[in-house]
Amino acid sequence: LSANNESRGALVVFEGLDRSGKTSQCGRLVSYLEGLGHSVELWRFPDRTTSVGQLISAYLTNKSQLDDHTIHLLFSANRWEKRSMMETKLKAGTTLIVDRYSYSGVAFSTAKGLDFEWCKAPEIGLIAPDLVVYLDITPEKAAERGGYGGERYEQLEFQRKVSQHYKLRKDSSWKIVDACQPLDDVEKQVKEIVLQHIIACQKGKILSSLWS
Ligand code: FDM
Repeated sequence: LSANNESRGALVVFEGLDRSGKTSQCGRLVSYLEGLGHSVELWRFPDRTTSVGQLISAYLTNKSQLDDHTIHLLFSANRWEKRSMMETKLKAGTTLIVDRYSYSGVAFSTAKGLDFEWCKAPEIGLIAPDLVVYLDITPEKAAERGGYGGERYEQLEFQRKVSQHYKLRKDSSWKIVDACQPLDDVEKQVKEIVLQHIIACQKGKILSSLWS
């Protein structure tokens, strides 16, 4: 992506198992950043509001059946359809807090047995996150929190596999936060990490592409 020295927003992605607290932490973080006067938006993938997102939602709620490769590509397409908006917002100085991204795409599909390189390929060229906050919790602890809905992947055995596949994929952009701590402690750590990254982006850190 074009090198510029201008201040821009940060792309901050949250990843983790179901019930790891991503959605609560993203919400708290966005309120906090807004309170500090930052321009910030909360995004999530899958974005179920688009037409591709509706196909994904039907699959996740078991209203449709799709081949594993097909649903993988739909998840990826759902990110591609938001890519140019993402770039515009970041360059305009808006920080995006994103609940799940390409790492979910790869972790969930490889947990089903799909080939890693094949899974990564359609993600190439999407915008690389400046920071990935991984909310680390064991599948057993997450299951104890209850509230697994009835969606397709919300089963302990499958979450165990996803957890292993996530761990294989962590890279230098990841910060691992212990998500078994009380919510307030997690929140405090998340705020500190994220603020550092927002400042780096304001100082002109270059936007890059997946996968680096
Ligand atoms: N999921 C999510 C995938 O399998 N691939 C992806 O690319 C993404 C973004 O969809 F089980 C899975 C992860 C989760 C399900 O996510 C729906 P939410 O966060 O529960 O809506």
